[in-house]
Amino acid sequence: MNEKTIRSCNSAGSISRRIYSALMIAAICVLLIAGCRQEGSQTSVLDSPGGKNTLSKGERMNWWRNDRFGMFIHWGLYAVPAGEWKGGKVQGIGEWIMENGHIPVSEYEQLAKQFNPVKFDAEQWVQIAKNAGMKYIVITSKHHDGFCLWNTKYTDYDVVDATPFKRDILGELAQECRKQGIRLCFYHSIMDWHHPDAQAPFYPKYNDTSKSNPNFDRYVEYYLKGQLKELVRNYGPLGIMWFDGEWIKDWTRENGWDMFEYCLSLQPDIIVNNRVGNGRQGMRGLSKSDEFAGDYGTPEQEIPATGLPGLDWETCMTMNDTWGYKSDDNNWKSREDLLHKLVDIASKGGNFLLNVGPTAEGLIPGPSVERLAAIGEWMKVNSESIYGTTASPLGEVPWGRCTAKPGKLYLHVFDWPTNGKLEVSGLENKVKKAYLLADKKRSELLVTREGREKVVITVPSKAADPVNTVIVLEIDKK
Ligand code: H79
Repeated sequence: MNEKTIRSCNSAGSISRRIYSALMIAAICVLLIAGCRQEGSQTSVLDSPGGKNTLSKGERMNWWRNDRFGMFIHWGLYAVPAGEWKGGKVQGIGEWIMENGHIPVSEYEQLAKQFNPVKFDAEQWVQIAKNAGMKYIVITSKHHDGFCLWNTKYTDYDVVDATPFKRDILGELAQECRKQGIRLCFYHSIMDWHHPDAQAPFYPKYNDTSKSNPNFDRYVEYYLKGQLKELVRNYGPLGIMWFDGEWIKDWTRENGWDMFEYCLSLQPDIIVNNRVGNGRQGMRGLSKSDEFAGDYGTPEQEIPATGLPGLDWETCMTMNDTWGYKSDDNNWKSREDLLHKLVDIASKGGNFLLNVGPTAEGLIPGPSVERLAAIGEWMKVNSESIYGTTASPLGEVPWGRCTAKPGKLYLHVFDWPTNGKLEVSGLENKVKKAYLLADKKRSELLVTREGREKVVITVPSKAADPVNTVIVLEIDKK
């Protein structure tokens, strides 16, 4: 590991950090005066333990609960082999090729010399996310393979020191995210197959969960924490610190709490996912109890069957079957399916973190771009029915999904009625007005009540959008 001098921060970064600090102080003062009662808040400025955390959970989670839709980016050296090693296909997800192909560290490292993504364009990537209606980006600062996408001083195994590309990928993205108003977040793997104090010595099974590294504490205290500090200081303020790879034997519940608090000490309003703790229940993603650290649950490749009242969660999902780019994975979910998933998740009160796996050239694959553009077309008309909404109060509806805001229901009609009548059951509230969200004139639709709990809406014979037409109901509180 070669030591390097710490990069000096660019002035734009320092200015924005100064403005940020000033805003934080102002916010804290306002909260002190207001007595700071917030949704879901257990602690506040006034009663935070030891005065360490200056913000309540509700305050930290506010933007996240509102924004609903983010882009996951898995990018690293694994994009170079793209699922193939020495002429053969390696089974499994692309970013796991080092483990699944049993590749020694010394061989895998050589990929860095081939990592030269000359077509990488941060502006374009952020634009693609933004046009899809995504509000935040979570990119792999470091995945399990240990390769770093910024100029970290803690190793030379990074894009600036080890590749011909030499550009600070995270820096370029941070700048573009700031410019385009997208929140930048980092996925940072706890597991590290490259680091000698972590899982590198476990070769040929880096992911062997029965093994322990006697130097693991040194890796956590010096390397991991040092890197996280760099990430927050150089590219912050960040939205989320998204941990993963927490299932290794050496990672304890205490490590989780310590790391959670460390992240908040670096940035008081940062959000930390529940993989910082080791209480995750498999791919279902929820923590076993609140004895484990973390702000929200992380279902992976699945959507909970129902809403989870009182819990924050975010489903992360791929558009095909891999996170990191694999050249032969063409098992793409349809654009309709992906849009329905976004709406399904919102109707259950969750967030959707949808993945792209850029190529070794630096391009987001065409099929991903096309799907995101299609979702974006729908969002341009209908995003009001996603952002800032809460779970459906109606339970299951046979024709689609429902999202809610105070005084409003958004009926997402996937199956448009052929008889021109949309039945809404389980609704006792008085309906003041109904209209198509796509209708700028908001022409009123006829609503008739049939019994205490059912209304029937007379709708046009053809759906405005065959995939999902949204009807807005303005309702009275009961
Ligand atoms: O970064 C992507 C993947 O590389 C990583 N998470 C996403 C976001 C990942 N996906 N799947 N896996 C890692 C495979 C890990 C599976 C297991 Fe386990 C680890 C099986 C047993 C230990 C997870 C934790 C499921 C049960 C416990």
